[in-house]
Amino acid sequence: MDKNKILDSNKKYLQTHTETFDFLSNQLCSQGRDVTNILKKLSQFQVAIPSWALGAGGTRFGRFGFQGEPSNLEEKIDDVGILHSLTQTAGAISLHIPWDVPTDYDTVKERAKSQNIVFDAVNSNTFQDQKTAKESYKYGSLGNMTKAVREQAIQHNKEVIDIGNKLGSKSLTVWLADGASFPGQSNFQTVLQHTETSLKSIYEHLPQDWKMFIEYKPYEPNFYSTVIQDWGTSFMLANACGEKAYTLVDLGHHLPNTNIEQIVSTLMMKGKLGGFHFNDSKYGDDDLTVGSIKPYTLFLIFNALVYGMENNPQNPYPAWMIDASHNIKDPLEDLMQSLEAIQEAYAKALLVDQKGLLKAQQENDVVRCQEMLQNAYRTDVRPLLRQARLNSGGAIQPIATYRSLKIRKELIKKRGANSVASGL
Ligand code: LRH
Ligand code: MN
Ligand code: MN
Repeated sequence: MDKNKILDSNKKYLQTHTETFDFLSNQLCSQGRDVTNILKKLSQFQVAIPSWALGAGGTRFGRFGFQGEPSNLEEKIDDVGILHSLTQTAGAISLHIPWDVPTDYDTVKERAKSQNIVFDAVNSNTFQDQKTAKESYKYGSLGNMTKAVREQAIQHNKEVIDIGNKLGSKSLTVWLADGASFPGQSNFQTVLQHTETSLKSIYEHLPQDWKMFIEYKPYEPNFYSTVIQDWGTSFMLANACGEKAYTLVDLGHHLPNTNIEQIVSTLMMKGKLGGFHFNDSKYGDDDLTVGSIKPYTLFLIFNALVYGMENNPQNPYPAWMIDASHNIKDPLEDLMQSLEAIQEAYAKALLVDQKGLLKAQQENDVVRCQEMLQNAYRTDVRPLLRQARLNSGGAIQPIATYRSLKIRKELIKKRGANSVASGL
């Protein structure tokens, strides 16, 4: 994307932005907050974009495509490039294999590099059968009762690591659909044991500087039981594999009202929070735009993350990724909304006076504890986000700029109205 076009569009927002930013900045400084440091942290916070969110998703009832969708990996990288140019916070792409197998590695790498995009975690897929595959995953993959199926799933994961390695990725995310839809269908212990043994075999294939993320989910596509159903199971498997294996928290993968911030805290205390999938949900794994349903919960989760990042050196810096897909919005606009919500929750969490909170906790001043969190949450931090973007050459108003530059129209012109993205 042409940087000058973004700088040009910033002109019309600059004066109002400067006024609101100066006001907030003065207010925060008088409260003893280090605004420069907050801006630096916001600029450094980069979130990977999943390749499968760049096209309009769908439900099992249908899919309404969005015009100008990227139809190959190169175009998906270009879409992330657009997001990154505008927001300066989306400097990575996460690939799903086999949806995104590169045909020419050098071209793909060059395409990403020229747009300042790196390759984040690669995701394996043993929840769909591939046309060329010998075995079926209908009754599970890494935990399947049949050895040949487990072997095929292990081999696939190893190939995904090899693909990621050629691109410069440093992690593999494993999510399994394995489970049962009816009581009695499978033996809990046997499938869990198989899963552990299979994961250990994949783990052996990890390069030295790689991590393996084990994602959990309580239900869907199986509706009676899921082998890796919760963080405890994932944590146990990660421990069984070794120090390069971690738990991955996907916000949508919890039963209603689960206290996710507490899970985050526990995992970070134990040094095992490896990665994060951001989205929002009202009912289940709805994969809705981040912050669109429960923004206060998101803030509380970030409060736990910020605490962990400052106090838990035993936990590596987590890998951040959006895992949302949507049916009715322009995917790029939706992703910009998600990125904004993530940054907003992070900025608010950075405003929490951790020392003051600790003191209030020690004094059992419950009201003050709550006030401290809510004061941070109720602050309109958007001028900070805008300033952080401005400092890095991004757009003060990414969505408005995307619209005024008619970027979707350009994409349709280039790719055609009926292009369809691969993936979910
Ligand atoms: C499963 C999941 C997992 C998959 C992605 C497509 O629900 O969250 O991360 O890889 O969706
Ligand atoms: Mn996920
Ligand atoms: Mn999911």
